[in-house]
Amino acid sequence: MNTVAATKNIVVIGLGMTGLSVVKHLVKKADGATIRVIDTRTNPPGAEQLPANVALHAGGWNMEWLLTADQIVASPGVALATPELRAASEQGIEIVGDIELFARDVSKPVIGITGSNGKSTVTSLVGEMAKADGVNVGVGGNIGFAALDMLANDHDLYVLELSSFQLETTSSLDMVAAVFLNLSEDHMDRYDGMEDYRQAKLRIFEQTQLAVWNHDDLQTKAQTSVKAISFGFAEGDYTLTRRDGEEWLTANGEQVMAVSEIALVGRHNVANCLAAMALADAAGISRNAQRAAMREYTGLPHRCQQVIKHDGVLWVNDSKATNPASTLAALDGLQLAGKLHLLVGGDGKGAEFSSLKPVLDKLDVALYCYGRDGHAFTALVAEPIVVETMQQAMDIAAETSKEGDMVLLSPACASFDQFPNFMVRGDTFAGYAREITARHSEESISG
Ligand code: UMA
Ligand code: ADP
Repeated sequence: MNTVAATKNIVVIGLGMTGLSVVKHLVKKADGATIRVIDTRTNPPGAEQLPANVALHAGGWNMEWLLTADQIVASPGVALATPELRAASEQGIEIVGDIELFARDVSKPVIGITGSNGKSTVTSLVGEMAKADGVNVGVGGNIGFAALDMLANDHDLYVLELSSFQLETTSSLDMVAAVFLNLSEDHMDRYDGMEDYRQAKLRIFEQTQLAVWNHDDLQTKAQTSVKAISFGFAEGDYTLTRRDGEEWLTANGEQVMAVSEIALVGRHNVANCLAAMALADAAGISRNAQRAAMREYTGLPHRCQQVIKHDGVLWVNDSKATNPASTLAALDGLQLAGKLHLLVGGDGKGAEFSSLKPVLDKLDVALYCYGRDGHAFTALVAEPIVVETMQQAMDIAAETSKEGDMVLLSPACASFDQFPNFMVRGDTFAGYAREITARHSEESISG
């Protein structure tokens, strides 16, 4: 179905990863249409990659372009509540996102994954399960690979990570199964409270043949007539049972694999495995392939990733912890011989961090508060260490840490105040950890 062909005047908002993928798609699909791009940033990334016949307006809005458009394709980083987009919507101009364009073009089964935390882990794990079963699978979306860029490769199955922002502009994605993993505070700078955020995520269930929800988080429960199943530690179609004194991943009563065999680390990843199995079953991926992937897959970088152990001090990069619940997941069950040096701060996105206090109270912790919203953490411990940058925190941690300690970057905030994205933040942490530990070795040799 070529649903963009009849559209004459298309305006793409945003020239990030999404905007560029949209332009490429439209150039191929929207024969004869005029394609124009607006980006409010003065120097948007990717301008040099635009085809010559696609005009760009950068550094602000162009209301003339916007209000004469037949269709607007908005990037997820731009809120629909922006007055300019509201004005266009009030004039009856259709506003869609890249996932809606993907939905209108895709002809193979799609699995969708949303939630506040665990999306990328579950998305990639389901992808690994499909690969282990010999399926030509495309894995993309919010995970960092634009959905439309996958279509060119003509996969037989698509596994899509979907953010609440993407779901807001999607209405006709027909999925074989979709999961809402969990809900916790995030993006409060974009939503009018938690219920508003939850409703954006629940849109995923309006577009699926099977809704998978989390029995341990009732806020994820589908309120639709769609067939629904659940996963959860104590209850659910996909749950944990015991055998020979061990916990087992169990699917509809069938004991599939001992929890101890899962390669991913951490209790939250057991929940992620249950969710991934539910989705894989819905797509017909074999049990053996599911097991193989769960035994092999050790996870993505920047999620509780060990960087270096030096003089008995472990440095861990959890840069992808961009909200309080993900930092809580990193702290859950943490047992250390020594002290935890925890680095928090950055762009807090309007969140409130008091949920961390009961867990921090139980730990021997030095709390380093850095970045624009570092001050929002200072009440969590008696003696916070307040610094400007992550690197300054690392310098102090390197000086003061002792054998048995852990230096953990799990910032509970987005990175945008001081870094381009969480990957650069994590790479900077890892690189600098190696550098300062090497420097300390040299000093102790020469001293
Ligand atoms: N921006 C402007 N003006 C514009 C357009 C964008 O200021 O006119 C700003 C946005 O406010 C934002 C930044 O530019 O700060 C990037 O926005 P974008 O919409 O251009 O982003 P893309 O580069 O297209 O990346 C997006 C997702 N980013 C966001 O939703 C903010 C990426 O998820 C995703 O991987 C990519 O599409 C491919 O699908 C990243 C993310 O942070 C990882 N997602 C959020 C999250 O996971 O919490 C939702
Ligand atoms: P997302 O794509 O939703 O941001 P990721 O899989 O990239 O999720 O993980 C982001 C952060 O959340 C990491 O710090 C990770 O350790 C943590 N995390 C992963 N799964 C869960 C979960 N089910 N519950 C809570 N935190 C989680």
